[in-house]
Amino acid sequence: MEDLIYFVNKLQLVRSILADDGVGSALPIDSDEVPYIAVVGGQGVGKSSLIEAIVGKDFLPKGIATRRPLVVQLFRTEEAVEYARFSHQPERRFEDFAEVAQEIADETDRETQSPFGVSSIPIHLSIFSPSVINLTLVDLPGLVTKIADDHRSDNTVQEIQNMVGAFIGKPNCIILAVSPANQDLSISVAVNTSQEIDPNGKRTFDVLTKVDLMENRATVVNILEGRFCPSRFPWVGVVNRSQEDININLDIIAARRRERDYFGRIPEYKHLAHRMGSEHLVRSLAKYLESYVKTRIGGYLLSNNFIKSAVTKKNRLQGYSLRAYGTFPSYHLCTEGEQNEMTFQCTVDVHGQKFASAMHHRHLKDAEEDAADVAYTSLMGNETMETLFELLNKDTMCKVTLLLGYVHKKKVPDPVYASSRVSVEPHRTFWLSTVTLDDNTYIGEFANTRRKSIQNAAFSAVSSMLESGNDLMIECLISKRMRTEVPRRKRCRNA
Ligand SMILES: Nc1nc2c(ncn2[C@@H]2O[C@H](COP(=O)(O)OP(=O)(O)O)[C@@H](O)[C@H]2O)c(=O)[nH]1
Ligand SMILES: [Mg+2]
Repeated sequence: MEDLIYFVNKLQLVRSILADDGVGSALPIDSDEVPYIAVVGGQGVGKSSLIEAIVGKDFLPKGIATRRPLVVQLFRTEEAVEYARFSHQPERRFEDFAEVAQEIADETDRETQSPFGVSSIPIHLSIFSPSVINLTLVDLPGLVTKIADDHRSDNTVQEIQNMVGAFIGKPNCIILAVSPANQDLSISVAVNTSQEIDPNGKRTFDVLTKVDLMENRATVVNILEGRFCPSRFPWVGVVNRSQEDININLDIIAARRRERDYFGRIPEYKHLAHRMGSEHLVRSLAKYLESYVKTRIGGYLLSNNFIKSAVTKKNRLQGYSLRAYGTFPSYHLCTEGEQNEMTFQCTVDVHGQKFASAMHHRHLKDAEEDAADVAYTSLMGNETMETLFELLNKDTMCKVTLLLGYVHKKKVPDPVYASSRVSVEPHRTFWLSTVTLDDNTYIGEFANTRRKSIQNAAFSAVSSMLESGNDLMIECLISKRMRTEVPRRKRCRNA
C-alpha cells in the first residue's frame, strides 16, 4: 500500500523536475515515475548532435561514436557560472566544456578497453546552468542491424540492442526516434524499433535530421506532414551542425539561429516552419513533460495545501511560460540607495516580453514576486488563474458536481473515484482518493474523511485542467459563479 513517505518522495521528484533552482536535486533515472528522454536510431544519424542542440551546449566528443550510455541531467541554476560534474569524479568541477567532452571520451575508453567496444555501464553527467531547463537526457550508441564493420562482433550488436531496449523500454522514457532525411525511411531502425516498443506512439517523438542534405524536398514534406509514416506527435525536422560546421567551430547557438532561418527561408518548408527545428522540439518536450507530471503525480502537487502555499508567483509564472513558450522567465534586479536604505526593483523577461515590478521593495524576493505577478496578470488577461482558483476554493463550490457537469458537457463517461485508507502512525489514518476520467488519473490531497478526500481528488482534477488552460472546464467553473455568489440561506430573517 502506498504510504505518506511514498507520496512525499514522489512529490520531491516532481518538484525537482519543475523546480526553478533545481540545485542538488538528483533525479534517479531508475525511478519508474520520473520521465527522461532517450534517443534511438542508427549510427551517425545525428543523435548526439540532436542532444547537443536540445541542451544548447557543446559538450560531447566530436568525431567518435557513442559507445556507452550517457545520462545527462540538466539543472537550471541562478548562478552565472555554468559547470558540470561526473558521478565518477564527484569532487571535480568542470567549467570548461571542452574538458567535459574529453572526459566523456576518456571515461568511455576506460570501461570499454578497445576503441570499438561498447559497454552498457552509463556515464552520469550533471550540467548546472542558468540557460537549461530541468531535463534528463540519455545519449545512446547507434543501433546496428547487421555487422557494420569487421571490428564489431555479433555480441556487440546484441549488446547495443539490449542496452537501447533497457532504456527505451521503460514506460517513463520519452523516445526521440531519430531518422536521417537522406536515408530511406522504410528501413529506419528508429522508426521500426520505436514502433515495436511503443506501438501507439504515446511517448515517441519522431525527428528527421539532416533535412539540409535532402534535395528532394517534396519527399521531406511528405514525411514531415505525416503522410509517409504517421505518428501521434507531428514529425519535427531539424538541421544540426554538419561535419564541416564542427570543423570550423560553428557555435551551437549560431547553428540554432541558422536552423530557424533555414526553415523560414526555403519555400517548400515555410508553411511548416513554426513546428520545425530543435527549439520547437524543446518546447514540445517541455509541454509533454509538464502534462505527464501533472496527470501522473502533479494533481497531488497542485492540491496539497502545504505545497500550494509554497507555490510562489514566480513558480506560477514559470509554469505559464513553459506551457506557452517552452522557456523560463528570466529576472533582472536593480538596486537603489545606500546600503542601509537599499531597495530593489525587478524586471522579468518572458520570452522577449518585459514586465517590471510595480514598486520598489526592501527585499529582493518581494521584488521578484511582484514582477512575476505583474507579468502573469497581464499575460493571462482579466480572468487570471488566481480569480479562477479563488472561485474554485469557495466552500460552496462542490468540486465533485463541477466535474460531473464537465463530463456531461464533454459527453465522456462519468469520473471514477477510488479511495484508500493510509496508516501513517498506529493511531493516525488518512484517506487518499483518486479520480480517473478521460484516461487521466488525478490524486487528491490527504484528508481525515473519505468524503473530504474525494472532494480533494476532484479538486486536483479540476485544478490540473484549469492550469493546463482547458477552456471547457474554465467555462463550467465560470458558469457556476453566479450561483455560488448568492448566499444559500437568508441569514438575518428577523433583523
Ligand atoms: N548536414 C548535417 N549534418 C548532420 C546533421 N546532424 C548530424 N550531422 C552530422 O552527422 C555526423 C554524425 O552525427 P552524430 O550526432 O555523431 O550521430 P550519432 O552517431 O547518431 O550520434 C556528424 O558529422 C554530424 O556533424 C544535420 O542535421 N545536417
Ligand atoms: Mg552518437
